[in-house]
Amino acid sequence: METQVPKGQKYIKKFIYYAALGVPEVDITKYRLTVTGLVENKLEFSYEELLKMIDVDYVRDFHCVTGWSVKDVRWEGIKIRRLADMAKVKENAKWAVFYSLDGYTSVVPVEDVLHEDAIIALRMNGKPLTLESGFPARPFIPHLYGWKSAKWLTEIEFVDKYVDGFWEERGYHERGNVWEEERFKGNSGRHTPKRPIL
Ligand SMILES: Nc1nc2c(c(=O)[nH]1)N[C@H]1C(S)=C(S)[C@@H](COP(=O)(O)O)O[C@H]1N2
Ligand SMILES: [Mo]
Repeated sequence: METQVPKGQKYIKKFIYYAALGVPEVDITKYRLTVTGLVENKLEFSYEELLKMIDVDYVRDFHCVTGWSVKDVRWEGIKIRRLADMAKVKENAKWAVFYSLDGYTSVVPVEDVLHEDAIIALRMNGKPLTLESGFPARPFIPHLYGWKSAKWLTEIEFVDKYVDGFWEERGYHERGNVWEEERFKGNSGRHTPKRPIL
């Protein structure tokens, strides 16, 4: 459980919902999560299969780069490292790209995605994710800003070359570490960003 709020963040009571590309319709009978790219074994899971694999249940804060944080959120999900082991991610994989049903994408360095706290979240505060909060699945990596947590996740692709996701293309940081205040590209602090966005 976090005891301190990171620099530049303030706690608020509830999540502010974002859907830059709109809230998609989800047909859970057709839904699949795939693991693709630089892997020996491609993986594909239905929602039912994912639920049976839940192996993490913890309480962690959530931090949005715009400055709000939500304290003590309970998350249940699947360790991404376990999926990566099942898929046998290749040595040359350097980045994981997340793809969502709505067309949203985000990108995370492989070291961060293999962190022991990095999960595919399926449940929040004791219930399945709501549609607004990304049902059925979203990655959650506690030490990275919230924009990396692509709601309505459908695919995790391992790649060797960096590619921008939705917000990275608009100037946000390649990694987005909360404790290093990696908000904007080419600038690890929140002051005088080279490319002010929003
Ligand atoms: N598909 C999708 N995922 C997304 C976003 C979005 O607009 N679309 N916004 C991101 C941002 S900037 C944040 S802070 C969190 C917000 O999560 P919430 O909408 O559950 O509060 O979702 C992230 N994932
Ligand atoms: Mo955000």
